[in-house]
Amino acid sequence: MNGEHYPFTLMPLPYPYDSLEPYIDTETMHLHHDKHHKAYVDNLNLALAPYPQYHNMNLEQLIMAADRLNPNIQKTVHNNAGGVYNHNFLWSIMGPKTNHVPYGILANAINNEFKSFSAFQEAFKKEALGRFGSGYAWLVTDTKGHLKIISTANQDTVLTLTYCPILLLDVWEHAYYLKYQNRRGDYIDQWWNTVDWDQTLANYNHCLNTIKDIKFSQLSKMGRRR
Ligand code: MN3
Repeated sequence: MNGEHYPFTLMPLPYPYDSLEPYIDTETMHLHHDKHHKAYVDNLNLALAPYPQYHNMNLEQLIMAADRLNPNIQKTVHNNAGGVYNHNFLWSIMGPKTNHVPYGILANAINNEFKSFSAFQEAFKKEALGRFGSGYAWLVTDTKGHLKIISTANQDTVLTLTYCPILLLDVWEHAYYLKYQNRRGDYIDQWWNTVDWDQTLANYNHCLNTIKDIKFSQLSKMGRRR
């Protein structure tokens, strides 16, 4: 998704719509991707159409700069660029793979930070259940590389919060209502079966490397100043 700019296109679902059954049903996946996700893409393009000065900005740049754009489109861009980003990220960390637990350095970090995978799952579920209304629960790293569980409202992202995203759970009702109705907790319990721990581990490595790069560039800037 990096480098992509106006007009934005709907990222294809990276696996068949029925491949997350029975945890996430096919009809929900069609509605979620083909209608909800698409609407964020369409509304973002509509908002940006009259403003060619923003047409070379990618998604991350638009999200980071949303409150400095033309006031007429600030809120629309914030919500819809966020919606596109969050759903692109969401599809990427889900999938039909069957390794049901984290492994490698991410598993170690989870055990260090939360004591065990099941304690982590419990804390993550608590955060996701506690998110009032619509939003997301995230596993992120902070700027020191420590794992944190947080939640955000509506289509806010973690990009403006100086967190690096590893894992994302959509707790908007459109993500689960057809199959689970008001039982958000049941949806969360089943959703774990759809998490792609390969991609999640790759995201964790990316976050750690990004932090190293930032520290290195700060050190080398300090070095130059001396
Ligand atoms: Mn959604």
